[in-house]
Amino acid sequence: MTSNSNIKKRKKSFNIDAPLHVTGRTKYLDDLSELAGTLFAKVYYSKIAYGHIESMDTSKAATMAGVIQIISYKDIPGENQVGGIIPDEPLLAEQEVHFIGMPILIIVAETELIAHKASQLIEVNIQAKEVIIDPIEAYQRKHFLSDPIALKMGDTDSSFLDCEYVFEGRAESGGQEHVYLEPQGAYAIPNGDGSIKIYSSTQGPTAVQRTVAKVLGVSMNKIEVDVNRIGGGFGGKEDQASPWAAMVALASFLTNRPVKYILERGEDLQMTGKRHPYRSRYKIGLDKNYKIVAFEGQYFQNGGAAADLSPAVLGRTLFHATNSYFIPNVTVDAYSCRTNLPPNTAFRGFGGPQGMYVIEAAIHHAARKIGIPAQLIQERNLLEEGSEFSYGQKTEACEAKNCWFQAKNRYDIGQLESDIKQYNADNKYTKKGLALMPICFGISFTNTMMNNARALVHVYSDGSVGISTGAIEMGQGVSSKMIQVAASNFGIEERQIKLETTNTTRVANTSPSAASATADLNGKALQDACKQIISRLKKLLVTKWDIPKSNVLIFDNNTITSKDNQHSILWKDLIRLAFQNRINLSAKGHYATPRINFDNTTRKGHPFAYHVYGTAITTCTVDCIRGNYEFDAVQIVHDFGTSMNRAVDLGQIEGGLAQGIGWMTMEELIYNEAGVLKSSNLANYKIPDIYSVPKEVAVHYLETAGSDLAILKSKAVGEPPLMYGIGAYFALCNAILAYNAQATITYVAPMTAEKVLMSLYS
Ligand code: LUZ
Ligand code: MOS
Repeated sequence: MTSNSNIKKRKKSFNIDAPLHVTGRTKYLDDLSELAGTLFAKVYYSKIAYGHIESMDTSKAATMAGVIQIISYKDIPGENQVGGIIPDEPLLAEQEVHFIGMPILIIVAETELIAHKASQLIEVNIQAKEVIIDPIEAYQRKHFLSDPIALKMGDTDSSFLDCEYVFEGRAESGGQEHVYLEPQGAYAIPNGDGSIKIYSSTQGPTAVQRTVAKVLGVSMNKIEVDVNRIGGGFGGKEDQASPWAAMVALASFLTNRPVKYILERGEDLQMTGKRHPYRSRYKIGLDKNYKIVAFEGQYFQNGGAAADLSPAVLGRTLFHATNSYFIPNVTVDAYSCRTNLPPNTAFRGFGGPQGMYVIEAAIHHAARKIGIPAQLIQERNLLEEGSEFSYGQKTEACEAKNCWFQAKNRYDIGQLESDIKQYNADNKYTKKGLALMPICFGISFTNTMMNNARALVHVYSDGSVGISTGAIEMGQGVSSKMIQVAASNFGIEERQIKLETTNTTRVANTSPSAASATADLNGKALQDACKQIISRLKKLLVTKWDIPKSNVLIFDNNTITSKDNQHSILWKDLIRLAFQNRINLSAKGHYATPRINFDNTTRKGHPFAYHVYGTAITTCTVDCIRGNYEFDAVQIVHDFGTSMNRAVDLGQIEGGLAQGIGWMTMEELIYNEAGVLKSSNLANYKIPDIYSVPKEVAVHYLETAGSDLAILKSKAVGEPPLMYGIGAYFALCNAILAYNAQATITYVAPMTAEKVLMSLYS
């Protein structure tokens, strides 16, 4: 078997996609050659956020040359339903519309341009009704998407009575647009026998397959979904890639022709859901040593007009409500509120960041009132080995303090603080601020059932290897990691491995590539498949070499060697031999994360395979005349376990950090009272660019034993770093307070330049 030491020797910066990306050869959905006869779909969507459809006139559009068909809900052969968790979301509106951007009709035409022009000739008359866009207003009217949920540990009511300090407040965080580089889209090709092949830009091929089958009223085996790669997802294509696939499949089913639809950026911004905005309340109680004794939180999630993934997102908010801290008495309640916004959905962190922001606001509030630095409270309350979370799980191999103190020492926090103090004393109109942000993120789908994966491995008779998994490459480097897993198991080179597209006929019933768990789940399944083949090969060699079964065989350097060094054979020769001996050189691997469970009645269990830890130190400079700001540096100690690919993992840290800073400081989604998205393009919705990212990002790899449940002990890295961005919010607060110690801090994110300016002079 491959030993751990020889995995360590392997390259740690392998990226199979880098040469393709930099030479422009990478193929995305829209790069597929179109088949002759391909038609183009386009959605006609509601311009009214809530109302009753009085009448529709499609006659002008329908008679336009090149228009093939205009599809309404009446044409759907199966169910008009795309809800993933709760069936509450029609593919196409029937009598009512519930948000601006809700699809009503699908235009199918010979070209995209004709479809576009035809959509402008459609007239739909909608009787507008009263719109709700605020989650607390929805809560007061009892407009819920799912039942409220809670977590409870200890007794908060009685413990607040014993606290030296108790503070209450509100914290709000805004939504976030995914801005995946590749917009949503799909391409359906009918096979002629009633079955359909779909190319989809999705994180969840099985979700697409299931949804399409439901809408068409056919069984899942009639639908094949294939994904080569996608141009970013960030959660936005976990469930919300399915409707577009259902639309092209429906159109191709009705016309018996290939149909393609790739959304324009503006359509995508209007029609798709985003990160959930939250409005929350907190109550925090501390003893005289600044130990947090009790914490209460209420979280009002703005779910939009249909459930989508909101109930699951809500769950993760509570799991991360106490972030990286041990708090003995916790009561947290969360409400998924139905409003007239597009249904909000998964977004990197999946509700976790929204929960973590609230406890950080509570700590900042408490520290300010007590007159101590927030980091003193943070430090005194960090998780330790065996600390219990309010959901019953206890920490194992807890690195919270290790990351925190290594960050402080490595980056010399004492010097940083005195430099900032000096700077602020020397400068009247620019001020610096600093904040520490510890993170603790649970790895696994919180829905235990979803934590499984499969992989298919073929070793071809020439020794080359083809692998298929359920993992979707979305820029996060999972393809490289899968190739590394196969290469290290067989002891061959990465270039001998071909990773196939992700396809529902090769790997079925997959969970979406999400929850940071893709490399773990699919990598472990892949490892299982490799091991099956290895064990067959070993059996053959034991016979051939006439050695005891106990003799260890080492697969490395394209060679298989017996441990006693008496025998060896080249990989290529072994495979030829195995083929001649009629040995099965293919295997299907399966993995289901052991140990995890969660009881939804008692709301206790062990939902996560393990936790990922880290600490970021963020420093910023605020221009106190203009309200503009820059991030001087973000210095991180991150718990990678034993990183299997440092370059790929560093990319995740840097990207996650930038995205988190964007969410907390500049990306502001604005809807007016009528539910109209005012920040409807990338000129008025500002995402981080090269000028706004921190001037310096330092990442120290905390190399730890890692968890056996992490693939090759390399911990999940997709979502956790986003939450370092929360530190940026509080660094700005601290710079503002350095200018005006009396400033009002509202804890309403994002902290845009406008808000900084208002706060400086409040
Ligand atoms: N998706 C999901 C996720 O369905 N369940 C989860 O727990 C999750 N966590 C993070 C991101 N996506
Ligand atoms: Mo995600 S938010 O891991 O799709």
